[in-house]
Amino acid sequence: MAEKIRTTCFDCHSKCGVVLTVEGNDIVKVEGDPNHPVSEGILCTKAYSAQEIHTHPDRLKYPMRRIGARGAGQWERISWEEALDEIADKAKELAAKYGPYSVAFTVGTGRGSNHFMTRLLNTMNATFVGPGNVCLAPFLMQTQVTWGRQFHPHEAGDYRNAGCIVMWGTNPIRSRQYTGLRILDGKRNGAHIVVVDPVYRDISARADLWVPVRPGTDAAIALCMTNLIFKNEYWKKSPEFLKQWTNGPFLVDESQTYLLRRSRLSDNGGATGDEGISVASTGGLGGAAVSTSAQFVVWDENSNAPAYWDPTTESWSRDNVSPALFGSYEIELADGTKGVFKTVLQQYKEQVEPWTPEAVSPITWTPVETLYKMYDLITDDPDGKATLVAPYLGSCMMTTNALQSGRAMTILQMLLEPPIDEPGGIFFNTFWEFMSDPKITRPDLRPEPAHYLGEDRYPLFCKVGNAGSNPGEFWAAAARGDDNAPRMYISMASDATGSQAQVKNVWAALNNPRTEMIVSMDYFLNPEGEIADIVLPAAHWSERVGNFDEELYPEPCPFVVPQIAVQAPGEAKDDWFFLREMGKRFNPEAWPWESSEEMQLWRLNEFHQKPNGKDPVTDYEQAAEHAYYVEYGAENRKLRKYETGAVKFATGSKKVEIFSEMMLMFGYDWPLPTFTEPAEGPVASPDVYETYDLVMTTGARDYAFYHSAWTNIAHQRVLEPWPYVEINDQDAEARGIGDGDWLWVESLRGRIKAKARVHQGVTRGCASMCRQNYKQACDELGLPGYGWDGANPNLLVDALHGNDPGWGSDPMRGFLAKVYKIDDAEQNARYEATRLAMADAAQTR
Ligand SMILES: Nc1nc2c(c(=O)[nH]1)N[C@H]1C(S)=C(S)[C@@H](COP(=O)(O)OP(=O)(O)OC[C@H]3O[C@@H](n4cnc5c(=O)[nH]c(N)nc54)[C@H](O)[C@@H]3O)O[C@H]1N2
Ligand SMILES: Nc1nc2c(c(=O)[nH]1)N[C@H]1C(S)=C(S)[C@@H](COP(=O)(O)OP(=O)(O)OC[C@H]3O[C@@H](n4cnc5c(=O)[nH]c(N)nc54)[C@H](O)[C@@H]3O)O[C@H]1N2
Ligand code: SF4
Ligand SMILES: [Mo]
Repeated sequence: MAEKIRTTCFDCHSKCGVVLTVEGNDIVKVEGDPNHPVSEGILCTKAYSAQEIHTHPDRLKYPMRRIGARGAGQWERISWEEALDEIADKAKELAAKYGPYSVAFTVGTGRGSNHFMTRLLNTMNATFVGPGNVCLAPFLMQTQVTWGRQFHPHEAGDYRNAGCIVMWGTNPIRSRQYTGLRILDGKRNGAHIVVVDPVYRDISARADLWVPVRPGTDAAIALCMTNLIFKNEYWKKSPEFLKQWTNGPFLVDESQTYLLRRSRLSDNGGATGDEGISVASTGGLGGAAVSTSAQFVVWDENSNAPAYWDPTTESWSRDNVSPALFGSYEIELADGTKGVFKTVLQQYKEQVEPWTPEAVSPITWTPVETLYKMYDLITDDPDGKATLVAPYLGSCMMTTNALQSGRAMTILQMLLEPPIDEPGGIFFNTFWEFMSDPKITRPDLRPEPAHYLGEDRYPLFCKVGNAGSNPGEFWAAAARGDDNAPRMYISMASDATGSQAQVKNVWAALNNPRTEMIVSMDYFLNPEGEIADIVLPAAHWSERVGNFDEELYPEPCPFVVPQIAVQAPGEAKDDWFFLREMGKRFNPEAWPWESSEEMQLWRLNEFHQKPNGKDPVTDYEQAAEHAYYVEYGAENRKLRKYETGAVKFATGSKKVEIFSEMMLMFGYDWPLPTFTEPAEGPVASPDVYETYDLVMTTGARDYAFYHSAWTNIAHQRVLEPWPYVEINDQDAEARGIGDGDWLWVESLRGRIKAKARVHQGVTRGCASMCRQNYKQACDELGLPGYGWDGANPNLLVDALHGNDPGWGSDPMRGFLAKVYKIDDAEQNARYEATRLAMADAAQTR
């Protein structure tokens, strides 16, 4: 008899609500759940593959142990108990012998288990490496540095009520489906849409303006827009937020890199001068406690005299202060001399003056008139509605200039004056507070704060962000076999052989003879699994609860309780089972739960019910029936929380910091946003550009795939059967390349295969490859797989040079490559001659 079961798709982070119709153990129908508060009944193509994935013949069904040589494909079936004991024993043995560096989790984007996984890392005192240097966290960190709060742009913007939406290097039509749909609703409601992207894609076709850009140079456009805003005094629309809630009016000292302190003035009020900013990681991903005892100086227009802001008391030195936003002011210093000091905004205004459209166009390869048009659209507010800037992966996460680009966009957003923490503008994302709450991640379980490889080079990432080891440094050390590199790798819901830059180092590390154990938990054997010692079968979303601990939803931000629809094949288990059972083997008290249902209810009660004074929910079936708990959104949402003090701007100054001394402390040379050329590019490395003559960007999302997953699923693979590289039609013609030709795509690091996709929508001189690496074959369609290295764009990407200075983002978007036909004998010979030397260099650099 058919039964309808309500659950949640987790084939991407959108987590759409699904109703599955089930007969026996088969899924016979997949429908969107119209009652889901966010996805509202919409699903994408991936959800409809649920039955194909559920019954796929290649699904891993039982825990298996390697019996032959590494990678020889010989396995024996073992029980979960045996597998878990063996993994725990090995981890304990290695940690005792070599210390906590020796056991590493390789973490992917996270498939609903990030925060319990952090708890396990803390429980085991293990180390980890993942894509945090390029995904999400660089954005969070620059919003943390600037706002003292973390924002996720896809969730923060009230797009349906916007006047203009700038999709800046993001394409939520593909990447965050419901956000894409909300943006299209915004358009229907009259919003202008501007898309900044080197490639004209689906979202551009719906836009009022496509702004082509050379990959990696977006900050120059942001500085250009900022310049035009200052020049046209657009900020005057409503300066109150800037005056009262940002450090825009603070005075800057002579160095131009530090803010003026009251202690230096004749009117020093007894301030001591010991007034740096102190920053301490709070132990969770991206969390940092920032404080200072300094008093900062503004020019008060009401009294025509300096006034002081004290962050410790969060108050002005007198009532009724109206700080000047622009200008220079003469002030008497303690030594009797006088100094003239600019406001932060005055300094920024002067700094961006050279960034005119005429100056920026040759840098970004954007036509001058397009830049002016962009300015017109972002400052034309139909019906007084706000302009929302949504920057993401493409524009400010994966370049030499990632955090400064992000800050330029964040501050631009502020100058465009959207309503803050209220409808029609930007909502504070409440979920961050309970997502990375120490109650779930438990940093206290670690005997001492974790140490990560690359700490010295990337302090903001490793120490402040607590975001793990820098991947480039980590994999290079592991490939070389350094003493402090791991001997054991545990990979759950991640595939480092596809996701990490300079991926040859990943492969070399895993295959290094000193690697004693590799564990892989996945639905299918992935390339890492193929060389693993123990392989564990994972349950798909239709087969599990225990998921979705990343709330990460936009308004109204529900907490979701899914149901199991069908039984997983064989002994496949949900990821929370693995985390829990592993945790128990190290510290049973920290892992008191007996099932994933219990874990889910604990989370519901601890973070949603109890804080709201509601009775705990104890019956899982009842909770699953209820399905969606909206405790912080919709009519429960409290607005403008910063005005009541319920939410703080947790920067040193307790103001939004347009001028950031914290940036200076952690690897950046300037407290205001700046532009840096991509380290490998036509300007920074003209010698390389002579041979590698295209500016490459990698990793744009495709509808059909989630990262490297699903090239084996016929429903998905049929949409994009072959690896492809997009190039401009004139560039193709100049190279004698036709649409559909098989090409080598080559960089200084290596080369891969892809079919040419030739069109006018690629910025001339640029090329783009999507994220999926076609690692798995699709037998049903008779389409090949290319393993870890055949069509993997990360073979092309550098991880050791040209990273963002303090955060260490890899330059995945914006490096040099060339393309040529696979039968081009001359190019092939040249490649072969240098291939081995390049491979060696890549590993040892
Ligand atoms: N060049 C380039 N590289 C990039 C990017 C880019 O834009 N350009 N993007 C980067 C970003 S932002 C990210 S987040 C990373 C992502 O990188 P990863 O998260 O490592 O992505 P995948 O390669 O899909 O690896 C995930 C593996 O887990 C399996 N899997 C899927 N769901 C589950 C599950 O629920 N449980 C278990 N146990 N297994 C599951 C899949 O089958 C797959 O083999 O890639 C990064 N790499
Ligand atoms: N279907 C699907 N959805 C996904 C994922 C997936 O693999 N598949 N991955 C998920 C993850 S982990 C993440 S982090 C998000 C990412 O989400 P998004 O940031 O929205 O997605 P991307 O497609 O990676 O990048 C958006 C656009 O950036 C453009 N771009 C490339 N280089 C540049 C540049 O230098 N400047 C500018 N301005 N644009 C550039 C690309 O052409 C692309 O169209 O997607 C998530 N959603
Ligand atoms: S894969 Fe599609 S249906 Fe599933 S959560 Fe993502 S957008 Fe929604
Ligand atoms: Mo990501």
